[in-house]
Amino acid sequence: ATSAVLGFPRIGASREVKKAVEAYWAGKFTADQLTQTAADVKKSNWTSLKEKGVTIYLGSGEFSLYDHVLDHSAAFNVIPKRYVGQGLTPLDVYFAMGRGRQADGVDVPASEMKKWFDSNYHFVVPEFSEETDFKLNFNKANEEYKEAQALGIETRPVVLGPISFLVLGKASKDAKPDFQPLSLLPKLLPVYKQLLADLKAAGAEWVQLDEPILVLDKAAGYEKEYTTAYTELSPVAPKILLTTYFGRLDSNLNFVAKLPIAGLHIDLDRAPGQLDEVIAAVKSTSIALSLGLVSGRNIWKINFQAAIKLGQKAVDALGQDRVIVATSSSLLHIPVTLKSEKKLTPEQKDWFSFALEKAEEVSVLAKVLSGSQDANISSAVKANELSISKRREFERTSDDSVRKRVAAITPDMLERKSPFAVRKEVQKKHIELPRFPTTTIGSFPQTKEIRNARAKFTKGEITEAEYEDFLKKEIASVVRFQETVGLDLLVHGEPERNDMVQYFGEQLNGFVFTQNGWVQSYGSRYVRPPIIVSDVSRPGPITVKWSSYAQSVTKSPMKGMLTGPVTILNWSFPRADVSRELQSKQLALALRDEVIDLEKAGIHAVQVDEPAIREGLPLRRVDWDIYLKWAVDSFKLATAGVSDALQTHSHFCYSDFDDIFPSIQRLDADVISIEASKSDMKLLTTFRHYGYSNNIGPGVYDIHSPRVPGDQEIRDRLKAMLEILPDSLLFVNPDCGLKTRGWKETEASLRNLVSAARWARQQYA
Ligand code: THG
Ligand code: ZN
Repeated sequence: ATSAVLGFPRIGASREVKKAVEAYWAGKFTADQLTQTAADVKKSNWTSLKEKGVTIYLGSGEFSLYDHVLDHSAAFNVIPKRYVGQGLTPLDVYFAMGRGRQADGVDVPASEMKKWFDSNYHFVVPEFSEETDFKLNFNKANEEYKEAQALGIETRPVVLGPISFLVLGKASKDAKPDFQPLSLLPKLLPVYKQLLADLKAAGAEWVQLDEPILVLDKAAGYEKEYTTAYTELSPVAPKILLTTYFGRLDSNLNFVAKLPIAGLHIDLDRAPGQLDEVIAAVKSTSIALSLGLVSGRNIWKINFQAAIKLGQKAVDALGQDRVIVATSSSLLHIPVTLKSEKKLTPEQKDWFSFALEKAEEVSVLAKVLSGSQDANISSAVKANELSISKRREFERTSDDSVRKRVAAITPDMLERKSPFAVRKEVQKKHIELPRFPTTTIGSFPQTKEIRNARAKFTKGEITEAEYEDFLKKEIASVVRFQETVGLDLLVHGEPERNDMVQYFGEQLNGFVFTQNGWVQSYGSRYVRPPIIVSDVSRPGPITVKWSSYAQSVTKSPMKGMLTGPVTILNWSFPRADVSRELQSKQLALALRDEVIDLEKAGIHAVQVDEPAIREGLPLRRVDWDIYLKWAVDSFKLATAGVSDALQTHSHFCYSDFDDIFPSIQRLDADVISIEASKSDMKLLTTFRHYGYSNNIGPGVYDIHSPRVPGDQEIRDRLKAMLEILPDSLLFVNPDCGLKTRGWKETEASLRNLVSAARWARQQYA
């Protein structure tokens, strides 16, 4: 058996790529300097993977300065008109598509981003229309293949497959109403042929064609397209390895196994249960099977014994030559290496593998399955057995009080004391808010000063007392700002938080943290997900101090701000030894105590954000109900422990709610706010269809760009919303938190928002 890595983090061990890209944007780096940094990172990735013994299939063409789907669109000339003819270099067109551009008379918004399947990675959505003119602007896979070749390294080029490319895209605004991107397949295939033929001519033995949509229900309808595409491509291409990941093929296997491909990759981390049927389906063909045994999605060390068992099954059925041992998906979703972690204890470090360590696991596993008698290999397997048994021992030291508390959850704990109609009246007396109350989503600009103060505190350059003083001043000034602007329901601004998930992880028992465990979220933005390692509980109040302080400096009502259980879970690396449901409930109980404490401290409203509830949705519809049940229950558990007078809020970022709307209703939050400014019509249609009885604040402007919305523009939006929503339920707020914004546009925008709300109060008196 040979070994392969489907993709590697392209951020650099010390975030070199982020720094270079941002330096280029700031005019401090030339395009050549940027290209050089990229070349250095690629070289370092290839050589370190080779050192780990993954000799056969390292990827090329999967590197990216911003997003690999965006690279692919740019290469295939899928460039929306608004970016063309503006006098920009190809590199600047590329970045403009990713993040928009507002300078030197050019003013174009960014393309839409979407979550990459059920991960926290965002890709830039390709836009297609009847006029899309596919051509190969450049052959990225081939260029990088040759780049590696020049370093003496043989790689397997990685290319997004044609069907996934089209299906992950959307119809552009100028397309006809019933236009389907997939209808472009006949026009697209000749360009793929050219790309693949070039790779073959350059000497590539294999090409990895990623078709992750094959794990979705909807791929069942694309049998014809898959057959046409791969029948056309395979004669001119290197050997095709068709990769699927993040889930199971299910019935799609029926046609996939008949495609003229040389290899098929399946995810055995997410879906180990599919191995038998996949083996059965490919056995009589010549297709090689690539086994995704080493997780590309979690940071836990592999259990060699379990993986060998699965791998051996494939080897027994298909023979050595037809088995490849691989990561389950690209390693893009996990940090680069454990080596740079100095603060984890040796015990903790022994539990984990990051990308480089996973590469080594792939290589060892392949050698074991090849029957290697090498002493290093057998000692690696022994060492792994010991690590796994130590981790199992640790897992047995669970926190009994937490486990008992979860076991004792009763249905009444999930329900507020009275229905919304009753709560609404109680809350009216308790929090005096005008009609069309104005509020924000919670965070205010994270300025350089705030980041500097936090960095100094982390490094020990200022004392805790000095840091707290700084934060209090910051909070007082944010409160004063909101009073001046005339907002109704205030927030403290969250200057104490690095990230809405990492911050809570740091305050709870059961988590550990990395110093350098960065994972790309989108473009040059990264997150450092905390790791859940044991039972979760709250050692003491987390946010009460800050919200109370904020309330103490104003007469206006204050809203407390928490991140919800499902979002903390989805944006952390969860444990693998217990269910996500259990972890979510533990988080919910910890947050429930926090919500209750906030109420006791005199806070009038508490917002529990669940922006990640949608992305946690299983990829297959048959799995939805189970998830939605515990996800919604977790939110309710966190928020239902208070009196009727406490107004609960929640916020959702990504507006694809059509299919989970009944679950949003079931949350029974007193107020929800949603990102609606971009796709408002779609969202309002959803509301019209399902109806909604609680308070709601669809975002009245898009905070993801520095652009200031005019007073009239916000009025128009309110008018449109009021055609569908009752005026007594409407809150007026931006569509997301303001932490990535500057103060200047924040002030101007919020003044217009307040003025539009005042207009509405008169207009709809
Ligand atoms: N936190 C986490 N995941 C998220 C978001 C979040 N996923 C979806 C969405 N929000 C992604 N948005 C962002 C926005 C900003 C940043 C990261 C993700 C960001 N990162 C800093 C950077 O890369 O410079 C790192 C800041 C730091 O911690 O020092 O600004 O809010 N978990
Ligand atoms: Zn948001």
